[in-house]
Amino acid sequence: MVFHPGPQSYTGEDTAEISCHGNPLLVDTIMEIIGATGLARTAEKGEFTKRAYINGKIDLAQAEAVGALINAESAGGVRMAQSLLTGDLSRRLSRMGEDLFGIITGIEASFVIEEAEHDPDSIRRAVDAIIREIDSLLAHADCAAKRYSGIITTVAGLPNAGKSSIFNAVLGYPRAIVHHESGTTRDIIRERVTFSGIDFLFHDTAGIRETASGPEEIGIQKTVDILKQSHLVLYVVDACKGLSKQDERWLGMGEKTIVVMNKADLQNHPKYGAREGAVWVSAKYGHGIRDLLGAMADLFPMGQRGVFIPRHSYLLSRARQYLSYCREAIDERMTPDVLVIDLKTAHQSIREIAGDSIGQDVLDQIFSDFCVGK
Ligand SMILES: Nc1nc2c(ncn2[C@@H]2O[C@H](COP(=O)(O)OP(=O)(O)O)[C@@H](O)[C@H]2O)c(=O)[nH]1
Ligand SMILES: [Mg+2]
Repeated sequence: MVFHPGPQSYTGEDTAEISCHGNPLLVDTIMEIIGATGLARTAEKGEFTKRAYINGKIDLAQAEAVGALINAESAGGVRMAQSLLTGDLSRRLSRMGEDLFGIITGIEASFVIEEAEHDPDSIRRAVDAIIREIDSLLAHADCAAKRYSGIITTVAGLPNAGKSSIFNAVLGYPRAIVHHESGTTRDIIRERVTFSGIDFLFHDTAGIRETASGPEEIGIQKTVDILKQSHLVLYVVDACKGLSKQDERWLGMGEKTIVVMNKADLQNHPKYGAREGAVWVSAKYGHGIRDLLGAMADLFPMGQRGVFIPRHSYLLSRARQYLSYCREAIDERMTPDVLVIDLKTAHQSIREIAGDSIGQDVLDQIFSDFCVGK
């Protein structure tokens, strides 16, 4: 047994850690002995981290980082969570909160002290600096959230365009069946692929055509469902046939689309029928696959500071919104008391990220994602 005296322990309280062999029978026996004393109970989900937060060892954003670390499914996700856990973001937000508080108290001083002058220009400059800082934190927040969980990527297109061939070429081994007959792929095949430090959750799908029936029709319905959830669609077109009216119907179903002109090896004519930005490949011979991977990674740039937890980006956006109200109020020469209301709301939003005056329901929600023992 190891004793961790507070306040240096993880939770900040006195803690003892029992190490034993992992045989569940032994663990159960130890738990029974401890339970029989009547002095103990099992911890709730995330209770250790919750106590660390309540005892001021970490702030709420860091507690969420612990949760993100436990739930990370990719190396990229682990790095993002670790960076949040170091407290870099917390320190930046804390400085931002102090700056805002400084502006607020400055304005409030001008209400009561006659010599304290109300200077709209300097307030405007200070508010603009904070807005810029928030913008830099929010840049790519949406991409970062997707990178944390993995980018849902779907290979779609008409039958026989070469979707399964592209899926295999990206994976680097023949995972899906490739055949010259159309309608080969029916079930969705899912594989995780990592490159450029980004996790892509790749789906190979049934080719889309209107006249399908039976199992193929069910396959197409599944394709449509996954297309709607996709962050990225690789829309594959047979370059010999060019982009058709039918293709146009399906393009744009995912959030982002890359048009992939496949079978470039068969296409001797000038490159016709493609759209701007299309990537030309030959899945069969592996040509252009690198360019395709590059184009995919470029669509999901990494923010330097990587705010990736939705609660954080929501609160930052809210703070930004109130700061821009404040900017408008300054431009419209509103009285200082009006500015203070907006500034206080912005300040409050930023403080909430660290867990300041947060409701019990929000706390419960955050820790309910944790496992017991963390
Ligand atoms: N020449 C050539 N044939 C290809 C290429 N990619 C796929 N094919 C052929 O096109 C047919 C359909 O390929 P497949 O990947 O099963 O298409 P899917 O129905 O869209 O999944 C197969 O006979 C493949 O060998 C390519 O880049 N060049
Ligand atoms: Mg296929």
